Amino acid sequence: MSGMAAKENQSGACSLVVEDKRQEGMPMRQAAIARKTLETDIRCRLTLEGGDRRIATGIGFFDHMLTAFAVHGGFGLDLQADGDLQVDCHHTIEDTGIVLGRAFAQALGDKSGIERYATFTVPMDESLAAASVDISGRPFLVFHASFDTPSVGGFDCAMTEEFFRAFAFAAGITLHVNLAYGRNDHHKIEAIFKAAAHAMRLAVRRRGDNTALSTKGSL
Ligand SMILES: [Mn+2]
Repeated sequence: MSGMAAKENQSGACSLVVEDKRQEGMPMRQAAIARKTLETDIRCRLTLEGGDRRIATGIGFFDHMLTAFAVHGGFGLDLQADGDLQVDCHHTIEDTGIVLGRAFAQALGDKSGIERYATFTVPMDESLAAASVDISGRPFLVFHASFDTPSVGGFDCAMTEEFFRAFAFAAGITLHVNLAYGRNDHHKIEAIFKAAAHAMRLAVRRRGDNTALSTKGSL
């Protein structure tokens, strides 16, 4: 059986937990990253095969987006960020992108045996967003989206691009984000995070042999 199951946690709140996607004989792909600077202190545990989610960045809308990313990507994610929110949200969001990107790079190792490419398009009400990824070892971000308001909650809309740039460069992936249309900035940003999550979910899938999908023989 696959898919998501609702689980009651101790506080009575409902959280989504992806059931175990382990393949027989295959190790779980996991990473643990801690990064501390004078601006942020971030700890992250990532499991590509799924698991519980526990996300706290101090920015409510960003927690909502990272939870959506983990749930829709089918990833286990424990991410705790303690940043200088008295300045603004910039350092916390950008540095979280760096840490999450590093976690993917570590979990994927030499990147052999994975699908490598994926594109996924997600509608959310009036908004439509697409994400294309190449887990290539060549960091690049193309980001085509604009927003109508400065912020959603404590999340500056301009930080969406900064987050995905930090993520793509730290992960060593090529990522293209294209927002086709939309009006509500909450919907636009959420569609982008969900599209990126599904694209990553598909791109990290194991192909069934352990070679690298590259004419060079390695990624
Ligand atoms: Mn939402």
